[in-house]
Amino acid sequence: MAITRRRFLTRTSVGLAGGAALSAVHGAESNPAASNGERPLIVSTWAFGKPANDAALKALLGGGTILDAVEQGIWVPESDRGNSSVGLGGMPNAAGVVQLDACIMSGEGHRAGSVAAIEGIRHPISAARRVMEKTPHVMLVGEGARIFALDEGLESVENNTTERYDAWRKKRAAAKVPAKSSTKNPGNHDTIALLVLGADGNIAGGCSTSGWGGKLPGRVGDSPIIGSGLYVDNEVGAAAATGLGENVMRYCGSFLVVELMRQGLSPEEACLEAIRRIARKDPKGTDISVSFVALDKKGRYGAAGSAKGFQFAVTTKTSSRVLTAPGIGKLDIGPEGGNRK
Ligand code: SD4
Repeated sequence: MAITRRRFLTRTSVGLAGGAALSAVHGAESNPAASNGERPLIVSTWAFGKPANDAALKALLGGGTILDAVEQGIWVPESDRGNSSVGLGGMPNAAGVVQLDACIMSGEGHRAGSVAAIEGIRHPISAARRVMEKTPHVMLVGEGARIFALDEGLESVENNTTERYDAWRKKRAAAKVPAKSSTKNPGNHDTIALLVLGADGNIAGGCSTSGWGGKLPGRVGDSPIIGSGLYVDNEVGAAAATGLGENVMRYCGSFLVVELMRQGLSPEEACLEAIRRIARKDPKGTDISVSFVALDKKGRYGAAGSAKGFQFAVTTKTSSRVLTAPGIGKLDIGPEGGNRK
């Protein structure tokens, strides 16, 4: 299969040493529409990110900080019982218990906070923010995280409804997943990840999810792991992931996207290249269920998926839109091991 010029440039350039060389190669915009440089800029995963972005913008316009924007934006899907992959409506694990993961990161001061496998707390993103702001730690898990959140006055909720668990079991049965299997994913697991570039050039991000429906109790995905589900570097930009966390965590996916932007790639090219790199190494090739969103310090944004059709939301003061990202799908990803079926 003939290699396109753009793919040739991308593949050869990642082997070059030095950001200057990469910047020269990637000087051209892969998506000129994605670089109007408007601030503030808010980018999030999936179509359900749009109302979250709108709430984040409202927080900023009301005088809130970029961390307020991240937190209040993510409150929207966390409060939506109709969203079966985040917060109140989140899917249960194999024991019928909803365990939630979330994290937040501030480029200013390079601070982060995270909670994993937390139960019965309405807003895990707020628990993560409090870990960052009120403790000397970065991550709290399980019962310790829940007690900390309650001590902080965060709202507790009962989200282990038998209805939801039964509905999930039915769906799983329809998908012909064996009752005791936790390795087959019945789908429908989507993280809200939301990135904000503030008017002053500072960057923050957060994510929140119920993770893999039917996961083994105690399983933690990529979302609360700094560098995997989310990474923010005030000098460069930010990136976040959605999809099968196991295929992100092993590659420090969001960190990788940010480092590729540091080397000169646009946000979209960095997302694409990170997915190509994962797909080259992974035995499943492009069948890895991984998508990234990213923005950079210049106000450019982008996203990409291992499959085509990944939607993401982009909001500024002048527009709020849901866009479809490019996916590498069945593309030949090169002699290093790509194009596995
Ligand atoms: C996880 N990455 O726990 C999360 C779930 C997700 O789209 O984003 N699904 O693996």
